[in-house]
Amino acid sequence: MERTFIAIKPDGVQRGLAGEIIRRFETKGFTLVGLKFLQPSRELAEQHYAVHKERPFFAGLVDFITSGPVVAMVWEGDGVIASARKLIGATNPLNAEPGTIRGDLGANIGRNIIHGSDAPETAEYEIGLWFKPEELVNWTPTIMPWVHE
Ligand code: DAT
Ligand code: MG
Repeated sequence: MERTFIAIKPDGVQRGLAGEIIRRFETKGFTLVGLKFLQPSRELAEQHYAVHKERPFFAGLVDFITSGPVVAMVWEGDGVIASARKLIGATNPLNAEPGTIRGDLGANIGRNIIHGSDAPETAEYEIGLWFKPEELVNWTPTIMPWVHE
């Protein structure tokens, strides 16, 4: 079963949006298999955003993501990687469609509330970076036959 890494960034936590965001993934029908609350180290943030290290916004991005606690999660489900990106919406909340998390809740590219892996390879890398294997729970919700045929 496919898994993706999702993080509620410090702005989402500070604004009290964690419950709202988790609710959207739950009600969609995805399964939470890992969750932790932590203030990321610079090293973790730099590894997480390594693909962007040459970009002009990299230093500010690392400052921001390490500036307070984040909710780090792994969600599971059929097609969850691409579907989560759709639930999240476009990178710039000003361009994100209403109905998406960024479209409904955000107003600035530097404060876009949430991170989601963008492909199977990045999901695997990010899950391994943020979680030990034993921190992930293998389980099947009892409602699954009503969510998925
Ligand atoms: P996403 O988070 O949608 O996967 P990304 O991987 O391209 O977007 O960029 C990572 C984060 O970097 C993004 O969530 C916000 C920040 N960012 C991206 N482009 C930026 C820009 N042009 N100016 C400022 N911050 C930017
Ligand atoms: Mg990205």
